Amino acid sequence: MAATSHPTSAHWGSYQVVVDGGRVVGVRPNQEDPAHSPIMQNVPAAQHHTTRVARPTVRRRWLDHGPGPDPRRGDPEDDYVEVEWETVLDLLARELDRVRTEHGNRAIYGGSYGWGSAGRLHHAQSLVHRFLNSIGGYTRSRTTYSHGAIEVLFPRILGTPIANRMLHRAPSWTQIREHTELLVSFGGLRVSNTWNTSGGRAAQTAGPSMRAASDAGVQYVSLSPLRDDMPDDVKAEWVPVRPGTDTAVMLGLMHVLFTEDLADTEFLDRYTEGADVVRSYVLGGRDEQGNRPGMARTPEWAERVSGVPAAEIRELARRMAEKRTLVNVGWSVQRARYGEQPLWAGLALACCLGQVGLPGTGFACGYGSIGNYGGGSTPLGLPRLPQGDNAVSEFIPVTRIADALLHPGGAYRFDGEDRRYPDLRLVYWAGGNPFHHHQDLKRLTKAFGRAETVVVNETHWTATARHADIVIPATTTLERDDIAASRGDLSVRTMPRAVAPHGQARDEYDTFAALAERLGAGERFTEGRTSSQWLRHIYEQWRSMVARKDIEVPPFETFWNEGRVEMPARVEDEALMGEFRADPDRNALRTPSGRIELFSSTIDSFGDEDCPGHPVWFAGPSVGDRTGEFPLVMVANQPSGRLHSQQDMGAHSRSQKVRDRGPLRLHPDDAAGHGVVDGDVVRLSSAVGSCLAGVVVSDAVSPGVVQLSTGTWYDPSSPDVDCAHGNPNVLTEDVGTSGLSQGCTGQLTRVRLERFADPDDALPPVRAFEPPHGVTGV
Ligand SMILES: Nc1nc2c(c(=O)[nH]1)N[C@H]1C(S)=C(S)[C@@H](COP(=O)(O)OP(=O)(O)OC[C@H]3O[C@@H](n4cnc5c(=O)[nH]c(N)nc54)[C@H](O)[C@@H]3O)O[C@H]1N2
Ligand SMILES: Nc1nc2c(c(=O)[nH]1)N[C@H]1C(S)=C(S)[C@@H](COP(=O)(O)OP(=O)(O)OC[C@H]3O[C@@H](n4cnc5c(=O)[nH]c(N)nc54)[C@H](O)[C@@H]3O)O[C@H]1N2
Ligand SMILES: [Mo]
Repeated sequence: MAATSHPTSAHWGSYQVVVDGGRVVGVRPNQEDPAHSPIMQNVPAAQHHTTRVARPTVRRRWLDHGPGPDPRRGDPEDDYVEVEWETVLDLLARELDRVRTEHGNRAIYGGSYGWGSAGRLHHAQSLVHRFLNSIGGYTRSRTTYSHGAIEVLFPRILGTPIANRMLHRAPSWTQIREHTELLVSFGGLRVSNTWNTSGGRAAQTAGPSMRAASDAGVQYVSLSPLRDDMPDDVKAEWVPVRPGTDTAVMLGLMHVLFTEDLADTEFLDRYTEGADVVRSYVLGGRDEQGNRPGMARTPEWAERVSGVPAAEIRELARRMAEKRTLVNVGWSVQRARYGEQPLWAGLALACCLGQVGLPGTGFACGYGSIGNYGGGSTPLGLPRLPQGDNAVSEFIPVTRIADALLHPGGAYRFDGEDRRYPDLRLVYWAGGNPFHHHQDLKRLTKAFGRAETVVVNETHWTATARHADIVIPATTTLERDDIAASRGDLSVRTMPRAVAPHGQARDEYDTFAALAERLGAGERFTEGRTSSQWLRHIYEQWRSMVARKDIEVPPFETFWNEGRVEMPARVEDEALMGEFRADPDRNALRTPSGRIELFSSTIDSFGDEDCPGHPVWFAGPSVGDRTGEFPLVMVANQPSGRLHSQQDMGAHSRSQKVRDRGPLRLHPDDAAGHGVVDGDVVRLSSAVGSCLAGVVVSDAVSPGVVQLSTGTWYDPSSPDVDCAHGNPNVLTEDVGTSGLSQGCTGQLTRVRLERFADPDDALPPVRAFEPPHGVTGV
């Protein structure tokens, strides 16, 4: 039989999979997507890989001893037992019932953070939430690993609608091309990051848009530890900055604006609250805690902290004041200890320039971080599966999962509240990989050891599945019918099933329906619909919703047969905060003062020492080698060759590895200083752990910095190191940005490096891609 082509969508875009003999043998980009991402090349190998979960599986020790804390959970030598579907469904329903009866539904942690897969119906996180809601609720999580500090800080200082708008729907690249003269980005504009958008886009537009803006004359300045955080073709100026010191540079820039009479005092008076406090802090009139005097934040001071020459800071400040300037702070910059500060200082800097609210200028956070930021059109709502109501009000900030499991009842701060961790007994994860995404993975293993039962739905035997007692095999997007749609995209597309399910994998919808049935909530979960009836239903609901906005889309049958519906380009591309600028009284922000709060009396009143009432400089743990033991800063950024940990065994991801290890990039001087060359394998150590990685020498990396991207599958099988494969999260520390937001801080860690092996020495094998003991794979 001839090979066939099938349309599909992933977070990394829409494309075709080529199927022959029931197997995915290749991928083909769509013509409408000339700047498509290479990430899709991981798909064929991943779809049929031996790490696919083929059958329901239970950890032998749990099966033998029953639920309970078990420090051996996650032991790479543990045995697993494959069981029948009926057996696992009975077992799991009984266990869920036991926990909710003995401890209440709040003892079930269902936060289940993670990106799972694209597709509006078979979205693992929505499904697990809907299921847990149907059986009485669960402890949920709040905020994200992506931008936790933005999510908590900005509603306080900008008010909710503007904060959301700034995070999710920025001025378009067209607006930038037409109105911006200078785009200064802290954290670069990394094109490989824009390849991903939740839900996937029909075409990759960010890279081409950046180039078009450059061709139209927009100048780019990238402050970043990596030169290639900016694409070559936009001819950016690269200002290498020591990781974690952006706030110092911003304060130095403001110092120039204040002392050279370049700050727009009219703007500050009319539109902001507390600019005088910031001014006083910058000029040395007060310190972080409000004591007098403080220390002047001069460009010379900023140079000592950040490594950016004072003369360059002066020149940049003058240029920013003279040009139509947009200040962008990438999400990475806030994914570190005190991550609130560069956001707040960046906003204060933009306010000093006085251009907030004008087209193409002011402040933004997210260009270069995700594909739909600046992507243009107005979102019209997406087809979605309703999750139902959660009868449990308990939550934890998403990054505090290990703390919560380790310290039930323990005290912590969040958004101005003194809170206590709930007593969690059962963890249910679907569509995420905490043993990729969380910090200090050895600590997370200890934390998972405290749970009584861990349940994971997975397509693959990830490190998280290997920390579970019950593993439920899930189909991939290629094995089910679904709908592709994403925020700001202009079409809604079909994702028809391309191949049969692997082994005994089932759609999670059916798994949850069967569990709900056993727990007396069958009707509540399904509302009497099969998944294909739900597919039609969520489409038709969306269709009537857009009809209320006078947009006609065809009925489901036509949509499904034609493969897509086009949405009219509804581009509402007004300046961000333009209305506020036009009339700050009538369009006051929803903050206590109605203005942009450069000083927030609310945050000040919270009294968190690590996040006072205005932006300040704090040296995070990545700044300076305090013990003399860890001379380098590791940047654990997003991998260019995959999405997080997904499909790390795929061809493209593997092609980037060095001797099968995660690639570690470092500057030629640091390579020479450590006596390592391309192809060597090194051991990286931090205060909390160690891993192997393969050397790639590159002058695109600042001296003193090493880059080890996230997502290399965690492999604790070697006695020599904590991860033989190169997962940076064995090195990162498990601490929140501050007591205000408790955001993720995984981006930066201090490390030490030593040569582990020459190119021809034997290495500990990588066993992350072998299924665990007892798993047959069919
Ligand atoms: N050190 C450090 N750590 C970081 C970051 C950092 O910058 N530095 N970044 C953080 C950020 S921003 C994020 S968003 C997180 C990302 O962390 P995650 O979103 O948890 O990472 P993914 O690898 O995308 O995990 C998704 C999982 O879902 C599984 N999956 C795919 N399809 C399905 C399905 O249909 N059903 C089910 N049940 N499972 C499915 C995949 O196999 C995969 O294991 O990582 C964070 N971690
Ligand atoms: N290919 C690919 N794309 C992705 C993802 C993926 O896994 N793979 N993940 C997606 C997700 S969930 C998210 S949240 C976004 C994340 O988007 P970002 O957070 O913007 O992405 P990162 O790659 O973590 O960081 C971007 C760059 O910031 C620089 N940087 C790090 N620390 C500092 C610092 O202190 N100061 C300055 N000035 N620069 C610094 C690093 O050099 C890094 O390359 O990416 C999305 N896009
Ligand atoms: Mo993210």
